[in-house]
Amino acid sequence: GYGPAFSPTHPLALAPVGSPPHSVDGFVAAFLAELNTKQGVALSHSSTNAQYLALAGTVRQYLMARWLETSRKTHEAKAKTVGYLSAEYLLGRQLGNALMASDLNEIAEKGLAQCGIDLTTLRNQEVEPGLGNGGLGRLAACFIDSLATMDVPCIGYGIRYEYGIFRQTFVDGRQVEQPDTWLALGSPWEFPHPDESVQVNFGGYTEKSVDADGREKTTWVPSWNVLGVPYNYMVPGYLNGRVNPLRLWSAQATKAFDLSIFNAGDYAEAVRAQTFAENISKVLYPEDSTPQGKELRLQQQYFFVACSLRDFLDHELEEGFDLHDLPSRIIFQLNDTHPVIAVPELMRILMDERGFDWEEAWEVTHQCFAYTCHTLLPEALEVWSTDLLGRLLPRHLEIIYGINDRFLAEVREAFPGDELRAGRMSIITEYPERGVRMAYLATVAATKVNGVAELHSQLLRDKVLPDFSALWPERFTNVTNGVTPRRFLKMANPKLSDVICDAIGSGWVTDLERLKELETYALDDDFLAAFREAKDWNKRRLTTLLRNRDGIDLPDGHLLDVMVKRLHEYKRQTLKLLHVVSLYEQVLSGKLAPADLTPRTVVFGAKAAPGYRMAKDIIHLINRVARTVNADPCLEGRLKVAFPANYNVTLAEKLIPAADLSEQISLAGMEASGTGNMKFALNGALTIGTDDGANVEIRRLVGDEHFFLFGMSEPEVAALGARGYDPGAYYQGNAAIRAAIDLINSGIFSDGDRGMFESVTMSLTHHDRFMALADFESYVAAQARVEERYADQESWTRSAVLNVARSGYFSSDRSMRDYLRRIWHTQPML
Ligand code: CRA
Repeated sequence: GYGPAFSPTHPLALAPVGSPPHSVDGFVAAFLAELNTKQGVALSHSSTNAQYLALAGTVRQYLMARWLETSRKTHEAKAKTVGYLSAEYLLGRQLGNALMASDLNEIAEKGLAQCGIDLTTLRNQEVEPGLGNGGLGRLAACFIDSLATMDVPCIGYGIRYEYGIFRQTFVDGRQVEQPDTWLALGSPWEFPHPDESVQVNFGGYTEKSVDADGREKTTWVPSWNVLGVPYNYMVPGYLNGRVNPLRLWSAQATKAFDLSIFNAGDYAEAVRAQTFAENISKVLYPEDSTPQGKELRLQQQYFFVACSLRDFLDHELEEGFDLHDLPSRIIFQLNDTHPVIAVPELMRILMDERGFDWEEAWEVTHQCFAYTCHTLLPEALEVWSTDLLGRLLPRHLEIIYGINDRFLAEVREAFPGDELRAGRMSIITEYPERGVRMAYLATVAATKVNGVAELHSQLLRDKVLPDFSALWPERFTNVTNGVTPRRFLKMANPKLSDVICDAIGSGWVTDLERLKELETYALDDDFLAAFREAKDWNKRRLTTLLRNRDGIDLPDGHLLDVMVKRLHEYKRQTLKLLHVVSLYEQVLSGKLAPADLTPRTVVFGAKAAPGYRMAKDIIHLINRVARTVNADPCLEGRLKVAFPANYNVTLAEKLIPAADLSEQISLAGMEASGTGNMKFALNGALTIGTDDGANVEIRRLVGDEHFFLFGMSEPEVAALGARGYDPGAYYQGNAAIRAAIDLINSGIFSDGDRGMFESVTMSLTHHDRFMALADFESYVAAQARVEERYADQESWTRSAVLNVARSGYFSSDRSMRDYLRRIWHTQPML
């Protein structure tokens, strides 16, 4: 059919919706046209990359009409939009998702086969856009997928990093970072719009003046600027015709020097800054939940939110729109504190550019923002020195002081005479230097503040922001994270998806709670066999991949025990490693017969922040343990360690469906939520985990018998910390711990070099900030229960099925429904 606005003379003239036709012949014609006219090659002479680009272009054509129609519909309805502000989007490959969302998989496969091309080969040609570090960035990608699928108007705003998360390689077992040149072979999914570029100012000073009506007015006189060029990406809903935009900003130096700006400040400094302006979007900072207070990072943060606010106000609203009504049209969700500088930016625009007085501006600003906190680690809470902030954004610092003054007046009114409290709550801290606590600024500004799992939200209220939750209890809420079932079940696990569809139909893809209907199948032998067959197929697929990708051999018939996530001490990869070393030591010392080992392959995948020494040492140790263990015939091949380099979304999509056991073993109270944990359960792995983050909710839903719980609870951790934790006592008192650590120190993994891993072992025995030794015994006991259960394949598979059946709650569609209801107060357009 034709879109309602189709008429060449209509101001929003659109091509016919649904064209080109969904037929193999139509597809082939479109594909060849792309190949010939866009790539400039004949099929007979085309490279895989040219074919990939042409295929992407073809799929894009199918989504294009939908995209324009979505935009028209949304503007016409003047619908309230979610502005998701996130410094990271860990998107994963686009092709498979676009094919799935537009129902083109089969057509493309057949059409390409007619051209003698294998679709899988083209899929593997894509370099994933790795514009995020880990969970936070992947969460953003899941959320925008769900919003599009639920027909909710959303614009994702972020940064188009030229280099995303580094590519990890191992040299002699040590991590070596390579630049991620994801744009090098072309980027067929983006639409640059230089015509909609936005100027962003930095530096300089402010001037006070009095306008004609006698009102004080502030003017920011910046000293340098940069152009933000938007690149639009399509975020297609699943089979629903909606395509939302993801708008990523790229920094470009302004070529024409504006003399008034340059004369205002320090000329030499201005020219230098101007020259370096393009650096702003060069590279993603590779720190995961530990921000480094680097000036360039603050520039990135202001750059993308300034572009985004300007874009929304100038391009998404009708001309003459009364900004007093802004909250009826937008809610900006702050994905952690990275975009919080948007708060003073909106205040500045409303006051300095649109003539609002403070109270009017604050009322609007407050309604337009909500804040999600993703961490509890104190070192992860961003604080910007006022020195730096004042130099880079002098007007914004003034506004932050203004917000703080009025806020503290409110605190003093609510708690008269309680100066200690006012001091504690100040947005401005004085130690170790004067700085702005961005989480406090976000909390003061936002209509709602949420944590990312029940336990985390509770700890956020009770431990991180207790004074704020006392002042504004109704402001705090929880939304437990979720993952998109499209990418992480339907696309990543086609075999299991088929098994599920054969049993209960395909409604679960957009209504994941329907997986509940699988519960009855947990007792059906045919279903269990099919389920196990899918798992085996996934293991074979992984085996082939790792052989080709890494030269790693996965043995048949092993329990596949997987720990994949960023390398961080609080996540405790060392606890998993100590378990491996301990098993090895017991065999070496004759305490354990190799025949009594459950055949097991332990898979690690983890990147360390390049500046995080301990994390890199742990990676080195894992690789060295793997080398020794894998080569030692005394284990009779019953214990293997695999550590494929460069864990990313693409690898996750192959690893997670193959896993039997999911390792979620952070110290209780440290992992805000986790989302990998959800993906594993949804794909039929059983979890061994602590009572931390969303594990708590996973265990509650799947049931105790189908989850291997171990370790201290959060209150127990707090109590042990308060009593004084002494890891040395565990080393002395537990023979297995001692033997494992001594084995590492013996040099067996390091060609006799006893000092090579001293940093790791000394830290464990003397400091052990995350209490790995305290939880070791309980962990080993839980692993024994794992082995016992695994020996009974039928019982294990039944538990795996129940994990799938009871994981529907962890769909990011549900997360989005919770945000809509509790925070955004917007509705789907359907
Ligand atoms: N590092 C948390 O640590 C959580 C994600 C998404 C994290 C994870 O437990 O699942 O966020 N926190 O909510 C974070 O990035 C800045 O803090 C993460 O990915």
